[in-house]
Amino acid sequence: MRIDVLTLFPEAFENIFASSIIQRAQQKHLLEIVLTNIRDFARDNYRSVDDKPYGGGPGMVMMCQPIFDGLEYVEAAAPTKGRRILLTPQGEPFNQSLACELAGEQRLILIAGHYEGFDERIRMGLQPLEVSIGDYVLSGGEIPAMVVVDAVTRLLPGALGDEESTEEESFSSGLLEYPQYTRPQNFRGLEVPEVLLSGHHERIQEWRTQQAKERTRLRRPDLLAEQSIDKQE
Ligand code: 4FV
Repeated sequence: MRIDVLTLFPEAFENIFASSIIQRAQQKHLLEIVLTNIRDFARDNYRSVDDKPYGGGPGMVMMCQPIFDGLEYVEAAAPTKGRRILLTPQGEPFNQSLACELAGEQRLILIAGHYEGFDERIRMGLQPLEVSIGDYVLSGGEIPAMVVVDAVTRLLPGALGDEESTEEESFSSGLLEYPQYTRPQNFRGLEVPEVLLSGHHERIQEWRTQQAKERTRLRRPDLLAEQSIDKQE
């Protein structure tokens, strides 16, 4: 998979992309990440990428030209047609099922913004998939882009080592994950549940399923509602 990121702060990605699963996926040639600076496509002497909003109001808006030119340059840099993704609080909620969908793509092109947001004609002209990582406002689209890259990369076949698995984790079954324990058996008086020490795999699996349902019912009843809706469909 190739992931292009159009951003004003390519340096912000270096550490994240040089660590753990994302770095290993690149070393295994499962993933190629290309960072492109939107400001490299600014045309005026001040290398402007933002300007005042028409109609007045606070803050600045990302201009069309540097983003259009940047995207067209990046798209021409490799034959595979990429899925254009705009990170914005106005986008569809990012979740595990969207991560799975995107992990099936050959190429993603992520556009990370700043300031008050994007000139509307960027949406109209580029028709990107708009994605939000949550109902809050960040100072930039860089962290949302990192979230998408991380969630997608670990779903790429071969990205996770054997000891790691996406099978039983939260949301893979539509439920929150069951409680996990490791050594020591007793920590400051807190014991590991007997069933997990029993070696009785069926009873352990029953307990884990029951715990996952209970935890989801208590913490995220919306997920259970979603599940029943999915079942009806
Ligand atoms: C955001 C989000 C987000 C808004 C203006 C960056 C900021 C500036 N992106 N999910 N939440 N973006 O807050 O994706 O462009």
